[in-house]
Amino acid sequence: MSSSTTSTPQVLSLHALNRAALPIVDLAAPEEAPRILYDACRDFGFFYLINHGVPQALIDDMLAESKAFFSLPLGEKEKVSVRHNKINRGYTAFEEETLDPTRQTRGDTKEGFYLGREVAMESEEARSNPLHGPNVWPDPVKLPRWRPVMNAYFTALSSLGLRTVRLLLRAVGLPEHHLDDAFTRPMAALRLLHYSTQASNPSEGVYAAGAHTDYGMFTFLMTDHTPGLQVWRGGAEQEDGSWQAVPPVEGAFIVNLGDMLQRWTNDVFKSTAHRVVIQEATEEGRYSAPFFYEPNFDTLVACLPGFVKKGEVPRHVPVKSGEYLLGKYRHTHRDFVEKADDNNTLENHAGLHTQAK
Ligand SMILES: O=C(O)CCC(=O)C(=O)O
Repeated sequence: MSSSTTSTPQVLSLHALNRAALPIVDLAAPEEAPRILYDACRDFGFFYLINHGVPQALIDDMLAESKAFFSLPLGEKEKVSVRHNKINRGYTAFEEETLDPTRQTRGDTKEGFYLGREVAMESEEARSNPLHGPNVWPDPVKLPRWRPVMNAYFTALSSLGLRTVRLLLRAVGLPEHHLDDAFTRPMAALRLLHYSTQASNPSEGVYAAGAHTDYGMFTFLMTDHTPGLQVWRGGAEQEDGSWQAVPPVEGAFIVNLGDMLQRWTNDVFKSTAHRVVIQEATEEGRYSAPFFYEPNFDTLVACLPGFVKKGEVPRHVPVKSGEYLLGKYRHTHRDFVEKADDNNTLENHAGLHTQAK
């Protein structure tokens, strides 16, 4: 894929949405929203979502608390590293993830923090499903508002996720509750990200985040005002303009589809490649927060009714949602720990959890 870029130097206001790069799905326009959503999913795989009901104050709090965490000394962040548990919760260091190993010479120039749906450690759900269990939390003495703010944001985004799934089902002419059973225990994850201050250098294989598609259903991305996200618009690999900058828009989520939704719709909807390229060095780095809304671990993702013609077979074999995600984590995360060993058990994880309360 080409390394050519365009960037927009500032956040767009809502009034400038007509100039924005992507379709706009307005949840306050219930008549039009399904059609616009359908076209956006088929033609772009990306859209802006406005009037989504998540309070701006909560979004601002989430970004402020994220920044406060990443400003802690490295030793403090490492105390809640993903390396201390086997369910992929907590801190990931700079360059820990390499989203596009074929093109990158170094890992992504970002650090992160994974939060998931809170599942009690002793529960059957945690014991029998990989990636399920309790979150880890930074020291509440240092960051007293962190946990309540992240919990409130996670709850709000989980509701938005289900609402968007139902809207999508209406858009494709299925009953809006058709997939409710697949989202009773969603594998939702909030990933806080902090990109380093350095500029990316695609010709040397240095990316803020390498090109990738997302793995699940929908991703709801919130960013600060620093541009960097680019989406693949097709065409020849070396052609200028094949990567399109997607500027942040005030109060809007940037939403994209993941691979499971593409599989569910027999490739009618697009899980579009995207990446992050920071054009110029920044003073503080860039902050963003993708929220990944994925089906239950044991959901079998198989072609939905209406997406395969009579007499034809679906393009993809059915996959189990959780197994698909595990495969992706194994491939891209250096510090991803799956198997319990003496120093890395669910119980040790719980110790950390308790201590961090
Ligand atoms: O930070 C961004 O703008 C995008 C992040 C992203 O694509 C991801 O984490 O999957």
